[in-house]
Amino acid sequence: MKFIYSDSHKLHFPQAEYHRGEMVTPFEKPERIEQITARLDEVGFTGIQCDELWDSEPVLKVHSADYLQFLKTAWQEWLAAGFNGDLMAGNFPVRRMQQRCPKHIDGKAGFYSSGNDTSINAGTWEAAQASCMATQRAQKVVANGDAACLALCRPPGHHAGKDLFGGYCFLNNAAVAAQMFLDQGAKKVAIIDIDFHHGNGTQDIFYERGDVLFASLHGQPEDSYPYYSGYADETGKGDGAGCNFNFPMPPGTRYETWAQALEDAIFHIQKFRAAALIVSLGVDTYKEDPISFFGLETEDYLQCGKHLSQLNLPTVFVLEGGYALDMVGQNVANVLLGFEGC
Ligand code: SP5
Ligand code: ZN
Repeated sequence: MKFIYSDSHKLHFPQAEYHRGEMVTPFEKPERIEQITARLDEVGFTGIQCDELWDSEPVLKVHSADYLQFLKTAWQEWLAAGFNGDLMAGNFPVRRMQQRCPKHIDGKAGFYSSGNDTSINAGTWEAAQASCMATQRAQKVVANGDAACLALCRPPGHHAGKDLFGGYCFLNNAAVAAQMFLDQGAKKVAIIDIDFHHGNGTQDIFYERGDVLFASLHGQPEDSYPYYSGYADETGKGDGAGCNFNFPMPPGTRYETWAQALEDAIFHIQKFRAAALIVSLGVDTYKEDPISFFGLETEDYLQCGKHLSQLNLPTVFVLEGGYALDMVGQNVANVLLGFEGC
């Protein structure tokens, strides 16, 4: 299997993250990609450096134009306002407040954000674009006949909504890949999100659409980020009614239980008759992940990949989370190895 990466991911390197009452080194750091590429090279996958120019066409079908404009100019506006250090949102238009975008960058940041875990620095926009272009390239590799391909995305994407950044995400790479299959003629596409966190951004984008099935396995919102979405009774709306499947699970969930949910999700995808599959591939379900609470083991990812291959669909894997640096490479590689039947 080929994997697509871009060295531009290094341009996004937030300095700090507010975590459990303290400022810490961000969990979503450049070394993640180095660890993963090292392991993928080791097991014989083929890395392709992606240098494609920005193409906003499929992106504008899943994100709003004003949001993309915000991402493009946010850092410059932050500097022009006289601020030092990374841009971080701190105020949000919550219940009963006005949903009107202010002029000041400090207000705009919160208007377009879902939390303070995601900072913007000088190279963030370029890195987010490169991450999205790696996805677009991977989608084309699959559209041109490869059974599967991995986009090594950094920053990740599944928490990015139509017009919201957060959860370390800016552009929803999985949504862009799904949109591309549709634009190329597929009638229906499925996205399965196996990152530990609920793919709230992806759900947001497709919630009222019937052409994309979204299924997510994640830590239950009662106990876990993103806290305010991911319940099982969120099933879609309008044209999208019945096309959204959430599988929230409690702290301590191990592979056996998790795999049951995976089987359920796969069953619904088969019934939906999707023409292609996008896998939002996070391995923060790993037992040693520093910000998550499931108990998956490294060998379990082989089984997981094998299950996914049973769908027998053209498949684009899109990297999301996974923060246990010493095992993230093996865990990601194992999903792909299992998928290929190794
Ligand atoms: C792509 C991805 O995996 N994004 C995850 C974003 C998680 N952001 C965490 C924000 C909440 C911080 N508090 C951590 C408490 C851990 N128990
Ligand atoms: Zn995650």
